[in-house]
Amino acid sequence: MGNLQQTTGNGQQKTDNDTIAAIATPIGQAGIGIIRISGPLSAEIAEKTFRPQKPVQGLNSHHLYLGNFLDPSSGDMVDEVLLSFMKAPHSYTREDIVEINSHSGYLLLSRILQIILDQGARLARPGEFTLRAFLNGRIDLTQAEAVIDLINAKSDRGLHLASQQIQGTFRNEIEGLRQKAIDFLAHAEVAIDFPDEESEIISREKTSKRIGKEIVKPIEDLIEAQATKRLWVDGINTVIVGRVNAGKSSILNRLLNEQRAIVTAIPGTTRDIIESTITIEGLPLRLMDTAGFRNVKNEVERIGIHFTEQKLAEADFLLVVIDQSRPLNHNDHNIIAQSRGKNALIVINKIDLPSRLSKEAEHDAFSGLPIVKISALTGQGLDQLRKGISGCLLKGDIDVTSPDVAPNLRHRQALIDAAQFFKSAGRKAKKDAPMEIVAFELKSGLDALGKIIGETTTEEVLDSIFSQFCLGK
Ligand SMILES: Nc1nc2c(ncn2[C@@H]2O[C@H](COP(=O)(O)OP(=O)(O)OP(=O)(O)O)[C@@H](O)[C@H]2O)c(=O)[nH]1
Ligand SMILES: [Mg+2]
Repeated sequence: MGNLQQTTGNGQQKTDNDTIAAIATPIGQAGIGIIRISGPLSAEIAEKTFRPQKPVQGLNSHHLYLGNFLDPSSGDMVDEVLLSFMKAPHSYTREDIVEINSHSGYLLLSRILQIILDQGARLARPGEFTLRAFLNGRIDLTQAEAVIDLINAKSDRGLHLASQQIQGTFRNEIEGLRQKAIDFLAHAEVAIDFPDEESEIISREKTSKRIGKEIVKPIEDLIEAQATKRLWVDGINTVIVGRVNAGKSSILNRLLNEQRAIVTAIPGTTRDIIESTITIEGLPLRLMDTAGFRNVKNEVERIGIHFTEQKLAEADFLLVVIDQSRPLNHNDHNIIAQSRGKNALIVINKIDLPSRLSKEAEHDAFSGLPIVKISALTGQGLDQLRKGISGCLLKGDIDVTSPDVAPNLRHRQALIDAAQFFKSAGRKAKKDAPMEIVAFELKSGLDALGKIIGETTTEEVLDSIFSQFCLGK
């Protein structure tokens, strides 16, 4: 537990006192760009660099001012800007914040930022504004993580889950479980202090049952919800596989409605994985086109096929493309065999050409698998393909009525640990183990839950979370 550090929402670990600044909007040409400053020097920097159009006595919090941004070293006007000031603690970071809306363009934004840095701010690290919001107790760790989910969400549902989490629904759920565990712990401690009265205070059998029902079961439900959430937030890993030249890239292009992947009559055209996100009937798909299967000697293509095999193994859903103008060969049979036991849709392509699939072969090879028939060339059957995809996904693992709160992978691990400890506490309570041991298991479970909200978190964990942020967030 050497480097376990308390970083509570009550600010036990303090942020440094630096004033930080960053460009908060994406680099590139856009209508406006925003530069954000947070920390004790914010207002002072604004006063040195900003001349409001109408003179004011100091900046009022949560007001928007029109004026000019100046370089104080030369007095030159840099841009006409809108400036707002959010006084601590009523701001994103709970520190004084100044935001400057300028015209956009990388050079202009960089110049404004440089002037701000010259006035004593330092460049913010990725996620540092949100880190400060966490360290200053405005949000807990689950809310900070939801900010990343919100930015990365691939579907309406993913957005909804992230926005729920930002509002603290998940945090409340975990806090509720922690409170229950604390109640049990209090009972256990009373029993330790007054051993003779133990039987009157709690019946061990009953306690064990209640720990199971009120703590372990809800934790297990949350663990289950994680799998669903991953699909909604990150998208369903959908991998298009098949023999070379079957029409995989043509199908990707058709679904995306653009010429994303190169299509040629040369077998082995695709080598790298080509990835794009689409939504089909509200379902977010991370669609991946892959190198076709065949026996190859060429090194580049061999690597491509190796990637395909990896993606195939990780896929949530497979589109298995079969070229009906060629009889099935051992590559087709192999791919079909690998897709059994997975959620897969057989896409028989090139129906504009005469079929060379024998009825028996078709019957045997595809038995029990859902099939759609299309022509990627003419577009025939494309609607059935979309329906087939959503049909497969909805009957599969994807719970459309998934809960409003759902953990991520980090939470999942902590929940699994917590469930173990609480289960063990329940078992030991029942078996008349010394109450000290029951209390110890309860405390360990509490610690595991505390990691989720950031009550007890190592510095490495914080680093790994906040490094996923972009600059200026
Ligand atoms: N007649 C016909 N030709 C098609 C159809 N779909 C694809 N093709 C053609 O088949 C050839 C291969 O298509 P691709 O989409 O590149 O096939 P692929 O599976 O991605 O091929 P690799 O990347 O080499 O594995 C091209 O000449 C396409 O124009 C179809 O439905 N009908
Ligand atoms: Mg291809």
